[in-house]
Amino acid sequence: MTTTQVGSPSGAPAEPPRRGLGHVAPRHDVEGFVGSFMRELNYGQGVSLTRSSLNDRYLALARTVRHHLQSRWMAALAQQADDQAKTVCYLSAEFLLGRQLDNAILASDLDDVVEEGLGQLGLSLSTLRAQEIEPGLGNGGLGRLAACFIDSLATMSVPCVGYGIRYEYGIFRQSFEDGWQREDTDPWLALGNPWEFPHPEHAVTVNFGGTTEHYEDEDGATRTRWLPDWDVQGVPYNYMVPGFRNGRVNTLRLWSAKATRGFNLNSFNAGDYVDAVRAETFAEKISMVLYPEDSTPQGKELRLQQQYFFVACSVHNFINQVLPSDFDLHKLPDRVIFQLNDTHPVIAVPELMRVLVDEKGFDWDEAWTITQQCFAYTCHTLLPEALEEWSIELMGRLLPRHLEIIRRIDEEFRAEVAAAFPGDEAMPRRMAIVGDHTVRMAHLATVAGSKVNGVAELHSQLLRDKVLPDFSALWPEKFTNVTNGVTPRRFLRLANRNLSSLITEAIGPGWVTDLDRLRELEPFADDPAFRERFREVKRLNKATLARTLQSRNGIEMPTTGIVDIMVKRLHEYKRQTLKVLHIVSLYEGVVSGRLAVEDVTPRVFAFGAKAAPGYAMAKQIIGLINAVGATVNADPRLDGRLTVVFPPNYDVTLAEKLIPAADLSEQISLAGKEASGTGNMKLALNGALTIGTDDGANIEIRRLVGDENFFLFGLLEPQVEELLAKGYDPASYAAADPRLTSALDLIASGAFTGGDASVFSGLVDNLLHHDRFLALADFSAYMEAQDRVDAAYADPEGWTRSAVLNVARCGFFSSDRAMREYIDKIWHAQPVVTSL
Ligand code: 26W
Repeated sequence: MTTTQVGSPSGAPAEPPRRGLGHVAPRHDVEGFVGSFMRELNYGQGVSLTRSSLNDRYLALARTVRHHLQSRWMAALAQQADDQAKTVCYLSAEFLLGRQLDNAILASDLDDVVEEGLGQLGLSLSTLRAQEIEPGLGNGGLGRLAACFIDSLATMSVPCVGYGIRYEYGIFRQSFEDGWQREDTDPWLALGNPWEFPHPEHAVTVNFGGTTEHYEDEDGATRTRWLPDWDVQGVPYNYMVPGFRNGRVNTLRLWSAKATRGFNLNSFNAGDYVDAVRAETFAEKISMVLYPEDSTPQGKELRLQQQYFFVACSVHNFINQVLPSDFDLHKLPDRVIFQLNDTHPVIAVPELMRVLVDEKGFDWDEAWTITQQCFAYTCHTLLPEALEEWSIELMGRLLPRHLEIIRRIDEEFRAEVAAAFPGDEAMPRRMAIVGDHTVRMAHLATVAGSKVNGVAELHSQLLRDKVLPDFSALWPEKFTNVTNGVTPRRFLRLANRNLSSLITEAIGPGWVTDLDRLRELEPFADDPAFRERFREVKRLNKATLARTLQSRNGIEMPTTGIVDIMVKRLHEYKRQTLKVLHIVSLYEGVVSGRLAVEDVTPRVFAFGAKAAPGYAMAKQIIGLINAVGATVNADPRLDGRLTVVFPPNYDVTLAEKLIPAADLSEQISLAGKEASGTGNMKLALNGALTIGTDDGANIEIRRLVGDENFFLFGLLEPQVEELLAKGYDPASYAAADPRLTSALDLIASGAFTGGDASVFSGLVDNLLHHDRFLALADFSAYMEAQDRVDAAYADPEGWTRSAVLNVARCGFFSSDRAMREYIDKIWHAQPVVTSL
């Protein structure tokens, strides 16, 4: 990889402004805001207020607000160069940020100024805010977690650069056609993006393909060089990551692929204009689209290109552009930790080795010692099929030098294992990084990482005992747990302003950055007046949600009864089917006369879920939810008591509306399969009670909120193992519970598909004969738990008390706490003081 620009921190001018010098701070008052907004509108967008479009106004507002962050950002960057502080480089293929405007206004404490300033101009903030298209640069939990983490690090004044990919198309837009998922592209950049700062002058060249050769250097040492075949440029786009009112602004640096000038790809015909343009398209394809798979890696070449592309840019950027040019790389571990967000960025390990050994002239052993201290790895899954492996053939073709480096790491590692477990020949083979045909990225990450962590207690334990047992026997101290967290700024303070005000009134505003203080709410759970106000908050949030669904999708949502929410990616292990069987069973009960309609507790069942476009069963389940919903919602015999709502295109923006309205949070994955879950935390923090299995972070939520404030059901993880070992016979569960037989029969009969029994026969057949995720085994327990929910809801005071206690006791799930744990156990980084 060649260097096109070195020297200054990328994104800062060549001479970074010193504190208080080189930039003008904007005015923090209404008059200043109005002046600045009008300048942006007139001279930024080139329109007068009267002729401006909604988009013009949104862009002017966003730019006006961002001025307030920019001046702090410049100070933070200057300081970072001075401080020599350790920087957390969070490497993640996904950052699911959500809308930026409100967060920027909150962070810079401009709420009142903006409201009033816009009011003076006859504009409304809520109208302008709706114009923002969220950057959907992630699939789900893993990407959203990365966004929460960088928010917390900025709020805690810890130097961090988030590194990722600026996908031109984010996660697909979902719509429903006759209830079936349809995918469309997400051209999120089409109307302009006021939140990014491109720096083409700091572009980095990334190489691919070709061969390697050995040569002798001046000292007679044998060295290797890579003779690549083709290259692309990575252009950094910087985003501000503001801390909450602390003057700190960190950077998220997303890379966009661009064809190199005079693009010369050997495999294309140089000199031919049309071919040259085709080659350009080829290069730029690398950052074109986010892969929408969220659990089964496809082993696609383009995906490996994406992974290498962004980590090569990031490693290069940090070493050659962020660090001072005279930096002694022996001290690299004092200045950086590269956190690997799952295996997607693991190719950074051989890349750092290549940079140190081939480019900077380090000895192999020296380079390896440094590299091992510079990486840590977080695993986010337990599904074996989600562990990434790359074919050796592909790796060798695309990254020949990296494959050589990986092979050497593997050989040395296997020798170490053989020495540690003499006589056990199977062990080195099992633990190998390079298998018969593939490179196992989780093994590489574990060997290279200074620490390996899971994302909830159970997950970390299963990671040690089931996924990587040999590694934890070899290096027990390497393995640790950090239970996930979520940012209280976005998911409580911003998303639920009504509840936030109530909390602040009760215990003061300190909870926003110190979420453990929610504990101080506990006594209010016993205060009837507070409970009434809490219920009023839920009522308001339900009404807001109903209005949103009406205007967004024309969906009618009743605002009375239990609002029962299941929002997450569609996957068999998460068991949306179990939720559907509950609905179908209630429906079947009323229709068959087994249940009196007046005994059915009114409920709104709300779903949000995207299915990976290639995941046929997940798409069937979406079809089923919509088919059941259409039938149930239209049947007068139910007296409007059961309503299914499934707004399409669940994203962060919609989550922020759904979560505050929830009474009940569905966390019903098969025990041992959901690594953590983070939606479960968001819902509990917003006062929903959880109905859940003993899985992921549900376990920790239940321990904290108390058994009496949580509806537990289902098999425990060891029972799941036992059942699978002895042979799971789904049909026997159906035979044992007539409600289950009837529900399955009703689906199979075509009752939800206009009499066509074939539509869901595959789905029913799967549940009855193949389902790896044991939905039927947990059905009866789930129904019984739902009865407990209904009974509890019948006592509004008791329910509200539980809801308040859920809020009060979930402060642990702040991503600030998670970041504190990473800092203490893994990164050993320090906050810095930003002087303004
Ligand atoms: C296509 C390859 C692939 C494989 C796995 C892409 C993405 C993944 C992710 C690991 C899936 C994911 O998002 N995992 C979720 O991570 C969250 C944050 O730690 C957890 O809360 C969820 O339980 C876990 O499913």
